[in-house]
Amino acid sequence: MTSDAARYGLFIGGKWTEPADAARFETVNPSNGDVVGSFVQGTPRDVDAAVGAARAAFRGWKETPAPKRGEILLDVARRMKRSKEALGTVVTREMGKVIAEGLGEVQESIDFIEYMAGEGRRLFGETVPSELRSKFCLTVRQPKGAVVCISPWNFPTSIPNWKIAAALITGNTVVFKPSSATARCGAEVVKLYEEGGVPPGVLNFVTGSGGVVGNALIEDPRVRAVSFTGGVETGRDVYVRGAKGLKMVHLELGGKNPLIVMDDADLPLALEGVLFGAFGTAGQRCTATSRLILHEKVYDRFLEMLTDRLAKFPVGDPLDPATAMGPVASPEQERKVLEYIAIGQTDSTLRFGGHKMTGGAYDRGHFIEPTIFETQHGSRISKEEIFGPVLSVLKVRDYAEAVRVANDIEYGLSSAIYTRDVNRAFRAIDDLEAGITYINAPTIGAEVQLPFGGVKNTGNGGREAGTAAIEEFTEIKSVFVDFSSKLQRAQIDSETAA
Ligand code: UN1
Repeated sequence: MTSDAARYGLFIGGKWTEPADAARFETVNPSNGDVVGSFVQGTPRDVDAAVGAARAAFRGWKETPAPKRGEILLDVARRMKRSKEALGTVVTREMGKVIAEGLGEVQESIDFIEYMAGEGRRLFGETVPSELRSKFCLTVRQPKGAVVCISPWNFPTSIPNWKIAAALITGNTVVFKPSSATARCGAEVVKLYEEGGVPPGVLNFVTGSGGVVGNALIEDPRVRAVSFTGGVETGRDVYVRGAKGLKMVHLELGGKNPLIVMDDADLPLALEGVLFGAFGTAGQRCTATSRLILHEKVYDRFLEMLTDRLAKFPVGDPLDPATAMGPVASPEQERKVLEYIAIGQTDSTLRFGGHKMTGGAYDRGHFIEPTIFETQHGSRISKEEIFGPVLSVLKVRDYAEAVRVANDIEYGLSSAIYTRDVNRAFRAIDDLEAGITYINAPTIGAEVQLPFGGVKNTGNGGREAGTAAIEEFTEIKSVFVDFSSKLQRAQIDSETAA
């Protein structure tokens, strides 16, 4: 283990513990092979203890006034601000995104925790008129109970925080299982909640495999809700397992996000958008621009502009601020992306890149060239989520075809169009089948105060972040207060009420 690799236990009932006989696993820096952290391979016994702790802490946390819960979150946010540099560096070391993006996602975490802290003084219900006299109707929000948050490796601090801060402000207690590839980011986040004063048992942390720890968490009958972000196949399995226990399962899954460049677009602006959207985070965002839909009139010119820029696109050490793109996150990711590049070579035209990068420092990490394929709508690389720096380019005749191609896909997370025609822009907001649409901006870069999620196989209808985050983690109770001092029968006595 390298000198600054850290060793972590599980965090259960307010204590960091290491089961005596625990097996361990490590996380590895994808840019150079250094070990970043060592973690407990959790077991069903650990899950049992963590869910037990979350259940035991539930009543006390639910009864803590929401503004007080908000104060604690604000303290967590303050601490995270102070450690932004350190935490952002851990993100970059453990996951491989460039440091500006590592710091950016920590900022996204801070933004969201602050936003949720404010919700502690809102958590609005509704007041609704009654059909009867001397009767008052309202709704209140109540927490669900012990909830489970399972997060992926591509946003190893902000996605956990989207889930944890929303669950906590609404009065739930949490068991959090991070991706095993980025468990140190998860542990560092948990430490900040601990230091911020979250009471024992309110937030618990269990590391280990999805098959063992994840499934045991989802299937535990004491767990009322599961919030999962990850791949479609795993999401489907999580949904089915949760459904058996009639749990609320919130899924945030894949994307194959289109970016349309119309013939009237500001091409230099669109170019910056495509570079950031497709190759930011080495394409490993659910929101990544993975399909570039080009109007035929600008097709040749725009592709030339794009390949010219990619010829001098700095790929390398993600801690170096001059680097635009780091490695992909793991050997598995490298294998998958290279497989898709091989598939692309059978039915599409490779226009740029297409290789694993080797020589010098590249040999120690999982670096893949930014890659562009000219392809046909319907080819495998244009349909399947690759989750890497591979962009499929599609030529269309007009706006109608662009929308048809954009929508003819199993996913619907993000979408974008570059055009100077205001009518067309608003038309696209209506037409694009996605949870998010950008006008003259790339498909990535959502802000926390808006709902985040998608349609079709991107999820099961829920949204995270924004006010939707409150829906995700609360039950609504309808309350009827009758102050007439007599029995009033709804639907029966309404006409004659006096
Ligand atoms: C994800 O890729 O799962 O909108 C989340 C964005 C980021 C979040 C992406 N704010 O690109």
